[in-house]
Amino acid sequence: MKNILILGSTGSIGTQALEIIRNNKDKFRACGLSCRSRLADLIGQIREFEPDAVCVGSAEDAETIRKEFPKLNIYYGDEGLVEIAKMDCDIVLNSLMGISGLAPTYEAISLGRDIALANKETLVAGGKLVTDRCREKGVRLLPVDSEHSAIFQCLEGNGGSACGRAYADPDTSSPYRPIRRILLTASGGPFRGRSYESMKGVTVEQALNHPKWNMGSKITIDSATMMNKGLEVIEAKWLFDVPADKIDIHVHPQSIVHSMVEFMDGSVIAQMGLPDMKIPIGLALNYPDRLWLLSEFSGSDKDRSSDGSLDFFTEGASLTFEQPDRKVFKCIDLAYRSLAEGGNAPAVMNGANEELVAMFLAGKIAFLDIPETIEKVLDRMDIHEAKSVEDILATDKEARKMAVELLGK
Ligand code: MN3
Repeated sequence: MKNILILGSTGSIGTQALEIIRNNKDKFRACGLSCRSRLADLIGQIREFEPDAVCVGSAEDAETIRKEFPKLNIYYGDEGLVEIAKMDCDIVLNSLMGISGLAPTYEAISLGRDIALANKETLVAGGKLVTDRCREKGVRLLPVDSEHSAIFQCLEGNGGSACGRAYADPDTSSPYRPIRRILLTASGGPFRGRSYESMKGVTVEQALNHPKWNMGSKITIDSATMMNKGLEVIEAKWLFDVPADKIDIHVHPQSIVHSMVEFMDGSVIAQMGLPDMKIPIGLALNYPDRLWLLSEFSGSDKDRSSDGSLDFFTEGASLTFEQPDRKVFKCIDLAYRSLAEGGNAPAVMNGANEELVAMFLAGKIAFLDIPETIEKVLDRMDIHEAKSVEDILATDKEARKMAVELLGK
């Protein structure tokens, strides 16, 4: 039985993880849950899953929960997230949104807990700090991003340095790794094929209309700007210890190939499946074993269209790939630039982006203000080594402030 602490249990990844736990009660238990604002959803989850502890957004919400569940350990706010991260458990699923995931993840790693990571901002802003700490503590960092789960699966048994194993046992990480490049796939988002000019007036509603994945609003806007892919390049660099110039973005609108790895002998290994986050969530929670998400195959004449599997005669019949348009989706180059600058530059970019996405969602700025302002913030901010979690959080705050000031908001 694995005890799982879910940070961000009312979001898209959190609720899908709980669905997996509900269907695999012999394997998993949700020992802790957290939400920021969806209190009613959390109350339903507490009733069903009976966790030992929860964390909510505010003191008032904590009081509401306390009245109804007097025996529960209750925490609140950002400090509460760091506190609940200390609870005894086998694995922490970090599905928080944004930079708020960094401090609790670092705390859980420091206590030696394995991490299932859906919060990419943790690695974007704190990549070196977080992965150094994982190695030091022998902690597994299991990716819950579909692309990174794919890369992880392609690397298993092929060079022996998939992140989980490398961090759990640093001695097995060989200096010679036969990886030629990582082919990171991208759906292209709702504005694939558009010109830069034509994106000037796009609305929040248009940007939230993702063609393939149903996700939270922040990541969906990141997909529309393709900053999501930039963040994922940085995430891959840290998870797999591969330099940025060996990470090659391939736009693949069908979202069937979730990423690939090319090896030095010319082999390319891909991981495929229907776009379903339960696959990476299930693998991370049940690692090293796969979860049985499908029923057993029984005969080729079965109606494949309804059994939840990928059918290569229908949705898998035509898989296409194209280069991303970096002149249109400027966030991709900004991400590579921040990695090249190193230190706290990715944290600067991430902080500015998070603030700008929130402003766009609130209707305060235009869509293209996002890439243009991030570039200006990167030009102006002082780049230095990222020394601690506090240092990164200070950088994040400063970058947000500068983004707001630059737009005169
Ligand atoms: Mn992804």
